[in-house]
Amino acid sequence: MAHALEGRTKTLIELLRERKRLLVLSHSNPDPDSLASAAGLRLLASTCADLPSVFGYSGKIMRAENREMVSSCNIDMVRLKDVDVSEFDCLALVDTQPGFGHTHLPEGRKIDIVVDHHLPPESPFPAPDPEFLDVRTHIGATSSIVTGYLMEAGVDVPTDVATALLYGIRTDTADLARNASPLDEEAYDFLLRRADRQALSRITTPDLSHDYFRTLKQALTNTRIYNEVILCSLGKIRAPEMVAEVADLLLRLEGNQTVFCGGQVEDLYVVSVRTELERDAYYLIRGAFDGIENCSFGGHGRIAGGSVTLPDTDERTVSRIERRLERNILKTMGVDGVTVKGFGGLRE
Ligand SMILES: [Mn+2]
Repeated sequence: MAHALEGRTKTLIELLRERKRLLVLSHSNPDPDSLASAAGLRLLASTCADLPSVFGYSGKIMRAENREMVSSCNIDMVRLKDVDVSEFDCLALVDTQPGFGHTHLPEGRKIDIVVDHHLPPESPFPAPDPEFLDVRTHIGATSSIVTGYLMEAGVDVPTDVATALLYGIRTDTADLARNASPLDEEAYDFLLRRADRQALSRITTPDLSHDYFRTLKQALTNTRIYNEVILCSLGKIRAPEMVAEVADLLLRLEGNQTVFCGGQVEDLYVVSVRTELERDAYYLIRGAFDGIENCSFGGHGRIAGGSVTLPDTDERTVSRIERRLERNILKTMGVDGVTVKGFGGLRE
């Protein structure tokens, strides 16, 4: 070890040294920041505490970039449903916290370690408190917090883990352009010297499936433009991330745009909001879901998202929800009597 340890990193390593087997968990449909944080925490456990570990995930990894990251960075992961949780005497949660909606934890098990950068849930933290709790909301990525432990502990970070952590920071901070703290910058510099830049380039611009371009074609055909408000329906999609991706793309249309993009993933109707207005995106998504049952949503700043659980997957049910959302959105955005356009010209 490079130097005498103190503070959080020391406490964390001491806890890891007392345990026999570590299970690392995150939110469902793990994103790059959570995949990288899990890999980084596992590296800390093996190098500093000789502690074997497993990363158990739930949900799917659909986005092409994230799949390329898993393969290029050798992210080792097991479906949580195939894991016998009773074999582990240490449970860690990264990039999320107990009580978050998208986080499904093994029942009746205490979480020992929580490392995250999100605002804690509004309801009180489910008891008992984890033994090690490191939630720093001013940090841009959980990957930066984990890289901080590795730097302090003097761990020799191998290329694949460094590449993963760097990509985790890049996605959560938009390349240090959003919510980046001094720790994010320090971690970024540390990792850049160790990362595989060719792998990073593969991850950033992966091969895309025919399905992806089919969805994109559908998106551009179905886009409805009401001056600065853009609505887009993707129909049935396989990857829920696609609504966010298309919303990001449409936001780049010249002018001060606000984008609402929706799509059906099995029995969920998923919506993403992006805005360049000063108005917080949270109020826009709240307005969009006004009076709609079985929905959940969240967001802040320029980004928000949410979903509705559909009572059935009948086409009429889906178009009824879409019409309701559209009415709500136009009302929320104060759009009235505006001519609707698409990319091909006027629309009815
Ligand atoms: Mn994150």
